Amino acid sequence: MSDAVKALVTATFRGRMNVRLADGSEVSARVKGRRLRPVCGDEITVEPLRNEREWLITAVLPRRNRLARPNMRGETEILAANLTLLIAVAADPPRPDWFIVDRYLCAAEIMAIRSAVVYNKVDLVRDVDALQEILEEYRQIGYPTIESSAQTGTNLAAIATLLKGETGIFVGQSGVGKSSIINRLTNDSSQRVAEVSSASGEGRHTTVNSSMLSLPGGGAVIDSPGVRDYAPAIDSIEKVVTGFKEISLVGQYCRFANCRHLREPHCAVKEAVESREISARRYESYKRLYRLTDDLVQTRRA
Ligand SMILES: Nc1nc2c(ncn2[C@@H]2O[C@H](COP(=O)(O)OP(=O)(O)O)[C@@H](O)[C@H]2O)c(=O)[nH]1
Ligand SMILES: [Mg+2]
Ligand SMILES: [Zn+2]
Repeated sequence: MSDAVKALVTATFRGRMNVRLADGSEVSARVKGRRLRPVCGDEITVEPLRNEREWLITAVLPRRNRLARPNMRGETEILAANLTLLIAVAADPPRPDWFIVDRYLCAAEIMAIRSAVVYNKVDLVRDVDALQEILEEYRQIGYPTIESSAQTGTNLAAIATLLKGETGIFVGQSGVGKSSIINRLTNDSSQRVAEVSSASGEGRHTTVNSSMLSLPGGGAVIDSPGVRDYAPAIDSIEKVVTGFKEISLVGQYCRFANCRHLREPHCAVKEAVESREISARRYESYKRLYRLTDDLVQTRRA
């Protein structure tokens, strides 16, 4: 007979996890065997271990979705599972890389979850017009955009409203202020990070792959630390086409049903780019991601 109960993974470390039990308490757990690879946001079953403070993770329940990206060794690494909202964060500094934002938004479309763009460090903006032009492109497509400052507190309440009732993840280049925003949204986060470290018996500088924090106003948010600027892995070119919302919408009117919107004649997408109905910058992101994904697929086949 088993004492297994359901729980939620709230933080992952090397070989260890923090999991939240049904009563809301958080405990430290380790994985049974090598095949199980739970990630933040996973629903799992755990069993208490006799004479130990740790629990044992015995199964990962089926995932509704997962966000994956390549890691430093080029392997696909799942960042988090069972998300309902993705927030792509950009700022200056670091020099904004909107292609990374577009790749994450594409991944969110493929996962069929909502997404939004947060432009942080708005307190440092010099060229307001150039920024508005880019944000307007995202608004036109239908993405909510928020200009925030973790420093001054500008529009942090709007971010909290967006996250209400959701399981959200913050993604984007390192240094844009993801952790700073989350710290301000969850007033007690520094305490929680300390607790996590002592419960796992490891030092303060333990690398946390990702961690989920509950928000005072409801909802939860996952921070995704990383030293390098990873972008999500997309495994088929068909997915790239559907991942750019405005492109797949207009693409219905192309002459060829399987139009890739690259060099085909009578391509409604290219026409829409020429008439500026579709942003040339987004179209460049689309083509770049298409080529990248195509290369990836070819390499895998070889
Ligand atoms: N001026 C300004 N600095 C910020 C803001 N948000 C974060 N920072 C700073 O940007 C740096 C990187 O922030 P961090 O939260 O670690 O970024 P992350 O890598 O995305 O988690 C830190 O030095 C923060 O103090 C902001 O809104 N305005
Ligand atoms: Mg961070
Ligand atoms: Zn086309």
